[in-house]
Amino acid sequence: MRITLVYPNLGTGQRSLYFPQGLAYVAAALQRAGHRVSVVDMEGEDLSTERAINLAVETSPDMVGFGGMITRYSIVREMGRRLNREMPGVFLMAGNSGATTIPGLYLENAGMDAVVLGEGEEASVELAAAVESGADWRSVPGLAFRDEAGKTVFSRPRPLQANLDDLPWPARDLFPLEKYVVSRDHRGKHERHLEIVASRGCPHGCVYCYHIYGRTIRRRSPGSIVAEAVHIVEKYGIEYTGFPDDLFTSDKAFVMETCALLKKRLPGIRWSCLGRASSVDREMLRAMRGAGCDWISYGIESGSPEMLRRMKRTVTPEQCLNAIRMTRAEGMIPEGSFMIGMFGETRETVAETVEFCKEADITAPMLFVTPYPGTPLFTEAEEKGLIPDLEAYVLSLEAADKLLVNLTDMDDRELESLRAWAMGKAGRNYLLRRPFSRIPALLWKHLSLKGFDQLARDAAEFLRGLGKPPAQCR
Ligand code: B12
Ligand code: SF4
Repeated sequence: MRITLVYPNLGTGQRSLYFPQGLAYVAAALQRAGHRVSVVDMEGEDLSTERAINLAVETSPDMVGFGGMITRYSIVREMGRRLNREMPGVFLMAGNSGATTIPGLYLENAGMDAVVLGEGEEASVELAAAVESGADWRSVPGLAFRDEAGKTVFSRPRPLQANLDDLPWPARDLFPLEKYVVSRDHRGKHERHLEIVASRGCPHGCVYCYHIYGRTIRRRSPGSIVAEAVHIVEKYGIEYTGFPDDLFTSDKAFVMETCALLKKRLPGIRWSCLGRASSVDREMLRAMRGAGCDWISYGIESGSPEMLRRMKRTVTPEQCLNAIRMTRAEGMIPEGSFMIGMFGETRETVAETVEFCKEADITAPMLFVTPYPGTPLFTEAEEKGLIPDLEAYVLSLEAADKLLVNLTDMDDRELESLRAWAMGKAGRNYLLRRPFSRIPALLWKHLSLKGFDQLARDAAEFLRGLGKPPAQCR
């Protein structure tokens, strides 16, 4: 069958592009099953929706599949409606965390015939086979679709892929890969970069997080991961890689073995990963550094033990502080992510976060706590009547730097100015500790990643944050 996969553009406004690993995994599985797969990559090719529709039509597909984040629902909706009119009879499916968490909208309002829930490789292959042969595709496990009355219903759940090593590597050659490889990496640098998925799933239960891969962690074997790393280095000249896995550092033996293999087979490679503060120790960090890791991002979220408890984080500020110090001591750059506006957040708890940043000597953007569909936080916000219209809410979702739902007892203006103050204060503390090296470095990174206009907007916000602090935070 001819299958066209569409990747809607992320619209991050950044000069750094993230390769769509998930869609490329699905493409590889469909190719292995014998289908002729084409990709319309709106992000990589910087396509307008109109152009993407035309390109999709030109591929004369039997089936079209949409990926993309929940923030891109509007694009899928527009394309789905148009393709249904221009190519009636072509089967439309959608996957990824957006479609999985709000399948009803994708089916009822965006014209999809089916939503593939969660892990997409096996399900899309079985769905394509059933559609092609005219069999009853609705009995394929792991789908959402509409019944005769138009109501969204589900087929039986699909077990997770037992062994990740069995999956074909992402079909990168179907995409305009070079655009991703040469775009700035997350540090703002121009090294040839591409990431690798080493594991799937997370057993923890942070309330703002969606578990597309369930609550168990499945890891590829270190041999398979490093073989893929060698492949991308040899085939695409990759200099910098990374592991965007939720829990790359959660198993010491796995990390040690992967690092030992990486060091042996790719002594020149450098890489970054996401880390969990409670799972790293000096020995692990030293091995990571020795294998080329130079940057670890920790999900810190708050410096307030009470906010962390409410988020069900199971990581303490002390563990985060310790991880950051050890990471720096081993010669790597630690970064953190922060959120403001959890249920119960107050000026005092935000001040604790600012204090944490000072002690840890880091600064980072602080996003608004945003209830994304599929998370316990979303359920709670919905139950409290804070999300009266699901589709309008989904259409407003962006990268959480705008306040969409206020979960606190503060009013919107107060919360917004508190965030601006917290970012300004944390940034100032960090920069003024070593102004001559840090100010130019931060300006350069911002300029490289976001361009001059965004830098000017961020600087204006930063300066606003330097203004009068909210009373309790002085
Ligand atoms: C890397 C990443 C990013 C990258 C972009 C990645 C990309 N190119 O798509 C960046 C940094 C840009 C990013 C940004 C954001 N992200 Co993000 N991100 C991730 C992360 C950590 C990994 C994604 C990944 O590559 N996974 C590995 C691949 C193999 O899995 P996958 O993409 O899910 O694909 C599988 C299935 O989804 C499915 N599938 C995918 N596409 C398709 C298509 C079809 C047709 C089919 C059939 C199946 C299918 O099959 C694939 C293979 O099994 C996930 C967390 C996670 N563990 O998944 C969060 C995650 C996807 N992000 C999330 C969020 C909230 C965001 C932000 C909104 C955060 C913010 N507050 O700013 C922004 C959005 C920015 C924007 N402007 O739109 C949430 C989404 C929650 C939700 N309910 O939808 C997640 C799930 C994090 C979480 N645990 O809550 N993110
Ligand atoms: S935020 Fe991280 S640790 Fe918490 S549930 Fe999500 S992936 Fe797991």
